[in-house]
Amino acid sequence: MKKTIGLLYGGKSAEHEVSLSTALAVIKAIKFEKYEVHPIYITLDGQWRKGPQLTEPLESVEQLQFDGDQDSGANNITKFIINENGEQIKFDVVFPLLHGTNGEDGTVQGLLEVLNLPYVGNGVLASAAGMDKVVMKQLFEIAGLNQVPYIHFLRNEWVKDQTAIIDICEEKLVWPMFVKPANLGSSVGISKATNREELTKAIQFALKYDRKIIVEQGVKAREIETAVLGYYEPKVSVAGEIKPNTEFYDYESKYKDNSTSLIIPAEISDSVYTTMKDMAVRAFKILDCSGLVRADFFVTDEDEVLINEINTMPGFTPVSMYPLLWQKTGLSYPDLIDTLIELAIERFEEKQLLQYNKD
Ligand code: G1L
Repeated sequence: MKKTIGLLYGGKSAEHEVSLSTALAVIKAIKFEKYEVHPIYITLDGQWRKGPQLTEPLESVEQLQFDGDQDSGANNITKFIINENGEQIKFDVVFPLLHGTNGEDGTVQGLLEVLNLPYVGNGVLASAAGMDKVVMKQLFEIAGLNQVPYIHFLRNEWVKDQTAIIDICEEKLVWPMFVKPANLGSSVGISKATNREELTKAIQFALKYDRKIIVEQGVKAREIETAVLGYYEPKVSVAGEIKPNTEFYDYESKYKDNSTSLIIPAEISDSVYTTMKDMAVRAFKILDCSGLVRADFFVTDEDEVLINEINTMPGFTPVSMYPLLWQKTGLSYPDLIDTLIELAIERFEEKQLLQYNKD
């Protein structure tokens, strides 16, 4: 029996286009001899549109952007689990290939939990924690993971006493500093500051994107990443290096330019790689991750390894770091998709065994 796979993509998000190309990449690679694929497109304004069941790959993202029908009733989310005959589709697994409505993650995962549908990747807790840089760093701290010094504050504290906050930054951190909104997946709202004046501007800029701000100490280091895959005993891929050609890895270079090159495997010592693997697994576990995570590190000239962040919804086309790392480790993109589906089913079945009431 073929498994029924739902692909959820698009969404009311800045990463709408990225999500579309990711869905297309999965459709092109998924093994149609094993799976029936049901595409579900969420438009930029939030309408849910179920496409026809696919039995073979599609060619372009345009084919993924279905027209709305008259009776669609915008935002009728339950429609996506109902077929043409009004029967409920029994999805074996859903791929949530998108961020939550307003960039806050865990929301789509929460919907799938409520619908009691198995889904690929991280659950509500890991997805939400992974979207908040401050929460993530606090958890890393508890796990004893080495990371860059940082401070954080909320808008109201800034409004109350700007000087006090700048003073704390200067006291606790060394220039240059990087200012970031706490809650964004991509790199919007980020800037570098080398003095108090720039810091003030950078904070005002970041506050456009979030009410919670993080200021990190700059570190002169290489950016090395690993891919983690699994559940209770997650496996770690070979490492890859990101070589940015712009001053820092910003939104443009992340998604639009070809101004970064990926070097896989990264040229690092065995001991750096061993440390990184151990840190990646500890990060995966402290955030209660499942399925997959990309773990991003800084490695200094002195071979100090610091964890930067983990990404619970990494770039996922065949030319993205995460799938490329697994390919170099010996797991092809179609096989990676298989493994993620198996992991989703494993977690779902385990959950079904849990008791929810008292004896
Ligand atoms: F389903 C997976 F495998 F868990 C999964 C889900 C989402 C992998 C990668 C992603 N990534 C994205 O959805 C995105 C990078 C396109 C964000 Cl919009």
